[in-house]
Amino acid sequence: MTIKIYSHPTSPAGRAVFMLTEILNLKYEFIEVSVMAGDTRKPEYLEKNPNHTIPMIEDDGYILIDSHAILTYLVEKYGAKQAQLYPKDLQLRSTVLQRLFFEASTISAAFLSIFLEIAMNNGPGPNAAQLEKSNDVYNILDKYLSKSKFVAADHLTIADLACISTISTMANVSPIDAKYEKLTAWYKSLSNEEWFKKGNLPGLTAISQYLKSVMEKNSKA
Ligand SMILES: N[C@@H](CCC(=O)N[C@@H](CS)C(=O)NCC(=O)O)C(=O)O
Repeated sequence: MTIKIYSHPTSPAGRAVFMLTEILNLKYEFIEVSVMAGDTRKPEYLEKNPNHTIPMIEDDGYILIDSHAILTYLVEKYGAKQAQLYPKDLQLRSTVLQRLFFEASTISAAFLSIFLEIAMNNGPGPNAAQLEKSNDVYNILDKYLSKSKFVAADHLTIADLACISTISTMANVSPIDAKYEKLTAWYKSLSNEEWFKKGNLPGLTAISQYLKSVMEKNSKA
């Protein structure tokens, strides 16, 4: 039975999952769910996901929400040939989990705050505190990347997918300073990958254009 993925191309969390499906060459049925249009608050969606978020997957009747949990599930179930994406080694796996939790708590919060400032608060862009927070995130990732080639290990893991989807989105509204050399190089190298171009770029381009146009409108108001 084909996995169903409920998401929207612009969702950073959803794009992390789409990049993984490209890497695993996983076939799925895409069900477009728009937060903006209120789809996640409809009774039939809330029945499956009371947390009213995207992405969500349905695998032969099993429902799972949260991109980080979905990434681990998909590699465990469908990624036998690419098991290094979620390493079995306890310490490596724990570092991957720590980076996933860092994304879920700190990186996502930094971006959400900026997104709300622009989309809901009519801000012309991130305010000083939000810029400071995003730069703190860049600095932390730069430090991680000076210890290993990728954010959690010397090879690609699902932590990179979780981080690059949000970082690539946030970088459009809070640019990454060139002084974060490791982070800049990591971003550049991942963005050359086919799975990035197919799984991340289309939605990233759409949300970037949206944010740019709202920022322009807000700065004229
Ligand atoms: N930790 C969750 C966050 C998901 C999330 O916040 N998704 C947003 C869209 S990018 C959403 O569904 N927002 C609607 C809501 O929270 O009601 C994940 O990684 O899946």
